[in-house]
Amino acid sequence: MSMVCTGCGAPLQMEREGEKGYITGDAFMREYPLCQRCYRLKHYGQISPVGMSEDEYRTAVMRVLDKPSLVLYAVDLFDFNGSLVRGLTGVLKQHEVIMAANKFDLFPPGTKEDRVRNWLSREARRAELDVAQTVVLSARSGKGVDELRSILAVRAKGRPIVVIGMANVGKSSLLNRIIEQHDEHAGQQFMTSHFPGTTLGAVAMKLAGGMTVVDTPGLLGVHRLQDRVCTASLKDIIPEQRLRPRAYQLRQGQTLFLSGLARVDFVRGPDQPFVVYVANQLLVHRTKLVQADELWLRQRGKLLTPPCSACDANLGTLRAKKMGFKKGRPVDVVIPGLGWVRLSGEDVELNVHLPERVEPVVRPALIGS
Ligand SMILES: Nc1nc2c(ncn2[C@@H]2O[C@H](COP(=O)(O)OP(=O)(O)OP(=O)(O)O)[C@@H](O)[C@H]2O)c(=O)[nH]1
Ligand SMILES: [Mg+2]
Ligand SMILES: [Zn+2]
Ligand SMILES: [Zn+2]
Repeated sequence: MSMVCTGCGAPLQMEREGEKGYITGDAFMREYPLCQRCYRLKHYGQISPVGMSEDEYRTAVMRVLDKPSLVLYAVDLFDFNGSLVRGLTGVLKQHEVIMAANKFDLFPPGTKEDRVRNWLSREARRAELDVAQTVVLSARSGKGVDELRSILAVRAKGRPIVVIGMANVGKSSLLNRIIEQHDEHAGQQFMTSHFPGTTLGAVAMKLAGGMTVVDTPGLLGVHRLQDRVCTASLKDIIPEQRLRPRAYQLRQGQTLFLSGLARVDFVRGPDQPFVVYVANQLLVHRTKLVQADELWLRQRGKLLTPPCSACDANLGTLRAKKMGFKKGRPVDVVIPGLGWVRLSGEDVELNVHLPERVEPVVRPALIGS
């Protein structure tokens, strides 16, 4: 057998149940064969985690990108910094790249799209990505998808359209949106789920009119919090609804716990608002700095869950990082995979506690005047 699962791209096999690509004879005979894992995911929402090493990832993507392609580089707007695939910059120079900035539906109404687009262009340049065009969109709401379709129609010029990106940014969801107008594929869908690592290999689909779209697996990272918590805790940190900004008027000597995953100490500065943008379901707790250590020790994994005991092995200990800002423009302190805290532009000195290898990133405030 050399066929791949039409949902996740894993090579199909009938020998090893429970492993990647396992399929029964009956299922194999279907028009669009689905492996057992995809079948379960589709019908019961269950998933058996399957790891993919960075090497396997690169091999899979390089094989697809061995001919000139129109690359759709998908990024998650909620976690742009966590969305950059390290080490692909060189390969991408041989292709035309369009950036698909997904999950815009999570941003509060009134978010200035121009500002988002400018920030994306700056970040792309900084990452040495040569991006021909950027589209701000949402695979969930459909916003921007028509615009993307027209861009692809004009730019593809017979080349395959290959979507790449980190795990969970919404690559497969986006392709499903793009192809949904093509009736002939009503029976085939790229498999999606809220678990990172859903797509396991390249899946190509030829559309009427000659266009070919290719889904690829996503890379799992260690620098995003979403790749470090367990699958149960993932539900607590991934935003499902539009972000509801939570504003705290703080004075020095206070601290904010972002559940038990991060802590932002306000060490010094005039009273000022801190606006937290994290998943609405995530607990944000304000307390006095003098009580913070004790509360942290006592309540982490209890009141402050996530993390749960299953996450701990991957999180390691928290590290404190000093950050200071002089009076000026408002900034966001971004915690990859968890969200960000908007500072109002006052003088401020912080201690930001994060799990090892999760590095805070600073950018001009994306939302708000
Ligand atoms: N809020 C929001 N969620 C989205 C959007 N697009 C996809 N998602 C969600 O993001 C999660 C991942 O979607 P997938 O399409 O499976 O992502 P992927 O990039 O293909 O993931 P891998 O195959 O694991 O690399 C799912 O829970 C989707 O419902 C979007 O536009 N907005
Ligand atoms: Mg996928
Ligand atoms: Zn499958
Ligand atoms: Zn957990």
